[in-house]
Amino acid sequence: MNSAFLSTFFALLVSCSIAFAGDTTKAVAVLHPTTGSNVAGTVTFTMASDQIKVVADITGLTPGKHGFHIHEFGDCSAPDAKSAGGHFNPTNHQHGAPDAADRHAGDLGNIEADASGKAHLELTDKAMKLSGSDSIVGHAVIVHEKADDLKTQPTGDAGGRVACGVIGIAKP
Ligand SMILES: [Cu+2]
Repeated sequence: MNSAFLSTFFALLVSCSIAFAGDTTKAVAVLHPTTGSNVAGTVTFTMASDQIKVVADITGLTPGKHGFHIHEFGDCSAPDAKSAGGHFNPTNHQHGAPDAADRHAGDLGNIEADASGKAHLELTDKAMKLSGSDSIVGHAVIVHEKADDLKTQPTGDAGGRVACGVIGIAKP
């Protein structure tokens, strides 16, 4: 190997590490109840190689399934959280299940509450990103009144919004 090749190689290495140094590796959303709801909780998003691990703990739900999505705007200011807009869908897909090829980036399916109204969810996801133009940071997590049927366009027929939280950058 000649020295010109080596110096080019190291210059590339340095520029790569600079490009990745600022990438977000963990994000968090603290969910607050909408008007008339008691639903609250925390959702974390952590990078694990090429996937995002999602961990959610939510309380105050009615027992059963509830639609669980990332919505377009990081704005929970409206009493019914409609200010968060529709599903986060930067790649213009149809609504679907989290494991479907055709789905919104924000389609996380359902969370299921037990008889005491508590839900715990852990999943890994390849469609969401924590960095770049399609990053979920700055958007919002919404929990719905009803189950997402994973097929009705574009909402999954999940009804009203019972909790909303803006996704922010967390300490790694
Ligand atoms: Cu939703």
